[in-house]
Amino acid sequence: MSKTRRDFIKISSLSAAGIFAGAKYLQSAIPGNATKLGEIGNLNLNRTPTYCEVCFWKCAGWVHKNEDGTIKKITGNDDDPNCNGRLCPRGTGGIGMYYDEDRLKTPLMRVTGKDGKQTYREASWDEALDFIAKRMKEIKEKHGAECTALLTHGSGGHYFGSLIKAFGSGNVAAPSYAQCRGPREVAFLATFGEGLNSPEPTDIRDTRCLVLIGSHLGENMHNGQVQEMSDAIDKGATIITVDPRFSTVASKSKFWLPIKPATDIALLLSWMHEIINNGWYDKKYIEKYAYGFEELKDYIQPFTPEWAYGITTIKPDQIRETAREMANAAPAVIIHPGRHVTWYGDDTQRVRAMAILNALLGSWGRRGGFYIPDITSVPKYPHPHFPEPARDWRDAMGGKYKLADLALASGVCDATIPTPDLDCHIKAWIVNGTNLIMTLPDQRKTLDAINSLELMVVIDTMPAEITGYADVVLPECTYLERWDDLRILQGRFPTISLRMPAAQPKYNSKPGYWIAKELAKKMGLGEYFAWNTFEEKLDWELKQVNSSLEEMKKIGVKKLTREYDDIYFNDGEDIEFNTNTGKIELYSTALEEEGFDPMPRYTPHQEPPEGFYHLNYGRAPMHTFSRTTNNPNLADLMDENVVWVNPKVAKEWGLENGQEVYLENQDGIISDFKIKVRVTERIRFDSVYMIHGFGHTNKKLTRTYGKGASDSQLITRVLTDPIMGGTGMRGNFVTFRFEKESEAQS
Ligand code: MGD
Ligand code: SF4
Repeated sequence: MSKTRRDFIKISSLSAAGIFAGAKYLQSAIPGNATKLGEIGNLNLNRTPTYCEVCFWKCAGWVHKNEDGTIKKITGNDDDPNCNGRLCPRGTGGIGMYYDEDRLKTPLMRVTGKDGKQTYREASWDEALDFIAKRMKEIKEKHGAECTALLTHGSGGHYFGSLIKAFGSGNVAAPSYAQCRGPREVAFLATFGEGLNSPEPTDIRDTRCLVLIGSHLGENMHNGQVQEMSDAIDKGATIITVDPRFSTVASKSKFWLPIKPATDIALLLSWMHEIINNGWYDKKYIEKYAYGFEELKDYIQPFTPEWAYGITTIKPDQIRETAREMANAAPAVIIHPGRHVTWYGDDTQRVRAMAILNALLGSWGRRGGFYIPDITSVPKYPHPHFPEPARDWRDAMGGKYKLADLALASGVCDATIPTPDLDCHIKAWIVNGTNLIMTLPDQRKTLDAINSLELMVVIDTMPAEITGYADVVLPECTYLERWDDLRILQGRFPTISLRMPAAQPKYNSKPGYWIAKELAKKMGLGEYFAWNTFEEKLDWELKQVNSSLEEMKKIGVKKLTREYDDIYFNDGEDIEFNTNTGKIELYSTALEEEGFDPMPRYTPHQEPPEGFYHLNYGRAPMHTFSRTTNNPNLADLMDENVVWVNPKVAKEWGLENGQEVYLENQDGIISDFKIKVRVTERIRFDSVYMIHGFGHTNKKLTRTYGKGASDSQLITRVLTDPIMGGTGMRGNFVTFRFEKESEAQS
């Protein structure tokens, strides 16, 4: 009898639990030629394996070296399904992170007040770590360990996560959830009983129709996905792009639907209307697997294409034609769930509508739709159980966001700002690899939270804006100079890959694992980091999955066998989904139980005031968030952002291409710096568009300081998703300003 999806879920969790329960805290044998902790061993290899840290697609590659041991170039690993041997422009430019002369060079301790001005003195590692350990212990005694938090993005989260959990806090949050993909995880969990994770299991290479709703693959360069999309286009797949902006992928699409911002749910409902009422849905699939079809059918009756036209500005015949196109391709069709989906606060419901549409077309678990991903569990080097924290950030939320399956970075921020009715506020943050000033919306709130802290430690490679507010700044070496935990990824096959140092850490920087272990020792938590060298830890873990450090140094990436045999559902197979009803829930019982709409509802959003435009933002293929704009190689490709303005709007304002303007938002916030105008038909008349991550205010980022404007600064109106607490950022409007008051007076 074949295993069901439910079996698979049980088996995966059982095997992981079994391994951990059986593993005692132990110290295993140390491999022969171990190196001193924090240093690296023999670097005679002319190419060393790595996986990229420039974005979180984590392509595996090789670092090639010059004869003198310096780094020459980075190339992709042919055996890696995430990149198939080809890195994207950012990945190739990762080398610039290593050579950037603006890097943090040594530990720094604050000299003056918390003013963002980066006034520090240099300190030794010993002094800086002693200070942190002492302050953390004081905070624990005064407030409890649960009043501390880790905000993190990237590999270091493993080590600092273990540190803070060992200390007694469960507050570990990454912006990649509540500021990015959280709503889609909750929406897919509510519908199919499973989230999507990364890389998302979209079977793009075999799809016949890919629908991209505000997800600009190609600009948002997630390598393997983009390669698959290009192959699918070559094989004749249809692309339907729904975007107020003519994005790069819109230019490759059979249909571009330039939707009015904030109205996507209306379009999705009318597509359901067409697909159900014309009988284009997958009847057998829905009958066997779905719950709530009749309710959905009744519910969508008012949502005709004519109704949607009035809201979305997309013509009814285009809605009908695109619905037909999807149905013709089904089940090899993907309504792509997107990645950064925190837009208007009704985001879980919007992605729910996308999930339902996928279900109606029968694409979940089907070739060319969504495949069934497999992930392997690699046992972790043993450590004692973490203590149970007394409370966490949720206690400050008044019972909200119960459906959030991960911690919210914005929730930690909220729980840090004192209120009269809460006895434990968060008093200390460890911030690793996340530039919160440019990452969390509403900078005033982030600064309020920071000003309420008794301690903030920032671990970064660069003097990012966030380092300006830290009490202690710890310089991490770049990913090219360090060991890191194994990359363990889901996919058509699960894979593991190795990152090893290709060069000694520059300056006085150190790897994250070293910083965490040294801090742990000073905080009396050394037993949680019981390995002597990182190589020893990796080798122990690799041996649990029949590999070894020696093997991985040679191959870099290893495919493991699937735990669950089938990559797609078999025809007519019995499947129990991990939802309350055991079915794909078109009608969500989980959302209903929590008092939310069980089926997605369209609610109108605020229109821009007179003379203002929707602030739309996105990505460029050569940059990732704010982390790459100072990178010399990538700044060469793009060193500032521009604001896209429709010709009609440009005419009204008398704007010309290349003219520099300030942007001012609906709350009177004016961009710190001017931004150049690009007049283009590629954006609707009610919106402007800019690339996220520019407009840096820290002068120590010499290459990127003052270049372009920051979308983050202008995002002060946050539309919070009531279901999971995601911070919707697209409800802001901007207008143009030619000078600031201070300039007018001078
Ligand atoms: P960055 O701004 O790039 O992104 O949020 P973040 O991950 O905070 O900041 C990353 C920081 O990590 C930089 O300071 C960089 O120097 C540092 N860093 C890089 N490599 C390393 C390393 O190896 N070790 C350490 N310790 N530090 C390192 C991203 C988040 O932002 C996400 S996931 C999304 S999807 C959202 N996108 C988004 C948006 O599009 N617009 C706006 N306005 N806000 C957004 N916020 C969210
Ligand atoms: Fe690196 Fe590009 Fe892959 Fe992201 S997509 S991990 S930046 S090579």
